[in-house]
Amino acid sequence: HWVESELTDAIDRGDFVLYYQPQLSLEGERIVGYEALIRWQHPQRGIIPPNEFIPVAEESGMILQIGKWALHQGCHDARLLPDDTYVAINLSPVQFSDRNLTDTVRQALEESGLPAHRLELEITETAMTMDRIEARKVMAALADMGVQIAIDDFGTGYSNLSYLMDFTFHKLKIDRSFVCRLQDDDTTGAVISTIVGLSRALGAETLAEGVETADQATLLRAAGCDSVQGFHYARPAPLSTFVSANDADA
Ligand code: G
Ligand code: G
Ligand code: MN
Ligand code: NA
Repeated sequence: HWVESELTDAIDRGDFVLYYQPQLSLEGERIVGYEALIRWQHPQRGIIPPNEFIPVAEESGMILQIGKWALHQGCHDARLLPDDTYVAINLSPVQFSDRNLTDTVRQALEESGLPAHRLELEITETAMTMDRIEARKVMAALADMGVQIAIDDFGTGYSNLSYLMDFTFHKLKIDRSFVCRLQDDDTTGAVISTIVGLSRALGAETLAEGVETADQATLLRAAGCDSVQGFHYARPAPLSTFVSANDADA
């Protein structure tokens, strides 16, 4: 398949680029951070979305190199964004299981000079449940470095509450599938309120993903969510959209 054979050249050629989608506090609607979303700018085929190459890269192991690139690039980009914001990077379960992950993260921080608290790592429930004991250690080690940890797509995996309590994390990202249903029934709002309560009890914040309308934002505010992300606020866009020309030259 062409994806697998051409993935090897893509890093060397500099085909990958990170797009950023703002995350806003619901209180005041200020930008608090940016999620990095990788794109493959193929010289002939145009922009290829992650869903078309990440699974292939996970299969072949190339995701480790791509993920390392994304960590370094994301930390460098964050230096050009306001000091009071963070950059959130998605970690593949394959990266999360890699023994070198904490070293890779430390290197990216050191090389870029980014303070650890300005880096957030998004981990899925699936990644955390593959080897719970190891996952707990890795998350604790990352948190000790000062990095923020977000659990991505929360509510769609195996949300085993008894061991969620054993993990160190700072944020639950409420999956878009909940936000989609908000206007259809009252149950969804109640479920989201319950996730917010659970998250608070565990000392974490909540972010709702995939917010597309003002009505959804109103309901999420009522449910007590801390922050939001979605097309209603901004679509993923190149870094230059968010930094002034002067800063980008620095
Ligand atoms: O915009 P969107 O199509 O960007 O992203 C689709 C999926 O790809 C999401 O599930 C997202 O988490 C994942 N994704 C985006 N960027 C990265 C990345 O840098 N690394 C990994 N592992 N996944 C990513
Ligand atoms: O799995 P993860 O949460 O990392 O994936 C984020 C994905 O959601 C990306 O593909 C991103 O482009 C997409 N996305 C971000 N905001 C919205 C939105 O408001 N609506 C929809 N449908 N997708 C969104
Ligand atoms: Mn994500
Ligand atoms: Na998500």
